Amino acid sequence: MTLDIWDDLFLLDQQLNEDERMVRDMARGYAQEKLMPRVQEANRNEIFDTEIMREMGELGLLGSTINGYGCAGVSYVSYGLVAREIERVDSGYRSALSVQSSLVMHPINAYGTEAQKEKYLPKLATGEWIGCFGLTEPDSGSDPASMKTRAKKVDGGYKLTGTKMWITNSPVADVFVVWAKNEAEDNRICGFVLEKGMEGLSAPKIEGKFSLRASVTGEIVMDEVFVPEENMFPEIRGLAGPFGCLNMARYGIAWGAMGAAEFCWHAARSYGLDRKQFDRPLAATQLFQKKLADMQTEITLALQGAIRVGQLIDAKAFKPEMISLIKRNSCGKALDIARTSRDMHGGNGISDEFHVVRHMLNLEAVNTYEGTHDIHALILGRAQTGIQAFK
Ligand code: TGC
Ligand code: FAD
Repeated sequence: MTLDIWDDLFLLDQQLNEDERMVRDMARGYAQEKLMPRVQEANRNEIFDTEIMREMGELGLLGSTINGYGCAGVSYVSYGLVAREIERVDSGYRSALSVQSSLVMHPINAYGTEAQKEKYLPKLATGEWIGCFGLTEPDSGSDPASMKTRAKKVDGGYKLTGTKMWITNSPVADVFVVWAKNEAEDNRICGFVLEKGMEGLSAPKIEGKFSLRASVTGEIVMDEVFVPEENMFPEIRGLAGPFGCLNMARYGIAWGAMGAAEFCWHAARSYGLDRKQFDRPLAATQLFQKKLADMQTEITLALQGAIRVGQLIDAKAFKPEMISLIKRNSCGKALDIARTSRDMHGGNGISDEFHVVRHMLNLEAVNTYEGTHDIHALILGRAQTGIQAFK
């Protein structure tokens, strides 16, 4: 006999309040009804349907933790639950949600002027405008302090020159949050909001990705782009600016990666119950059951970690290292689970009909972006030894 809570052994559902359950169920319904039927074609043909942003906006899923400006004002636990449901379908769709919410709307809300908030947040909340976040450069990934993009002071504003690389949504973006060294302030890092159509600004697509094919990724090329003074974040300075946004996005990824992992776990279980070899279901073999138990263990524990950190963020009592721990753990474990599930599906595992190989390839990127698995280990190592091992 199957235990009725085999897929929720620590009763996560009971740890949510009524609002959180409602948000989760709404996101699950949307993801399964509207995203799941599109994803195979989107992944095969590298299509990011921008209508998805409008749909998410209509449901209040964009910038959902922000109060006011047309945003829902839900808890960070709810935000995590949404990421989990969207990524259960595809990490690329969760990427679009994360970037818009945590990397574009969050900095405008946290660091922007009232005029910037009023101008950008309502249209980003509905998905009418799509945003992107430019930190990484061709020669500056794990070490963003080495960025080359420069802002030069001119009459009425700044001229930005430089190239950002691997930028989610840049080819379809209307709004670009870009981090640059400000020559007028001794090269301290400042944040700027650029708009599509500014002279000297382009965002070519990066072709040939084998991961996150349902998400569009590009560059941001800036050739003396004039950005008016009022488009600069007035106070935030240094890497604390971009890292303040990354905390929130990394937190969402810790939940999201577990959504992808849960899909792969459930798929492996169903496949093993249906598929017979040597006259018995694969699920009747000890090796198969051990792999399912390992998946269940990692997912159950990781979700428990994610809800704990979400509650601490909601209580304004979190430390960035908590987020490094869960981002690193969820991504690494989800990738292992997806690879194992792919193997448990045998030859069928490499067909996109079964979806697990798509999750597996997506999770390679998820394990790399927003701080690689090893970079988060170094952040945790520094926090417990007091010694930084980056350089
Ligand atoms: P470090 O000396 O550690 O810090 C510099 C300044 O930043 C502050 N800070 C933080 N503030 C808030 N939250 C955090 N998590 C923070 N971490 C650091 C720090 O207090 C300091 O402030 P101040 O005022 O004293 O200047 O900086 P470092 O240069 O030694 O950094 C090293 C390291 C490895 C920790 C860091 O650079 C790092 O995390 N690298 C990873 C880069 C990264 O995550 N890039 C992400 C790009 S965006 C992206 O991938 C989006 S994908 C989205 C999607 O599609 O879903
Ligand atoms: P590198 O920093 O060159 O790292 C290469 C390898 O070296 C890694 O294994 C790393 O762990 C290791 N390494 C680096 N430094 C050390 C060290 N000191 N000690 C030990 N090992 C080390 N960026 C944005 O700004 N905005 C976005 O929207 C965005 N979206 C992305 C979407 C996709 C699909 C991808 C793939 C990336 C995206 N990124 C984005 C960039 C992403 O954040 C970077 O790829 C990531 O931070 C790693 O940087 P890198 O690729 O330059 O690798």
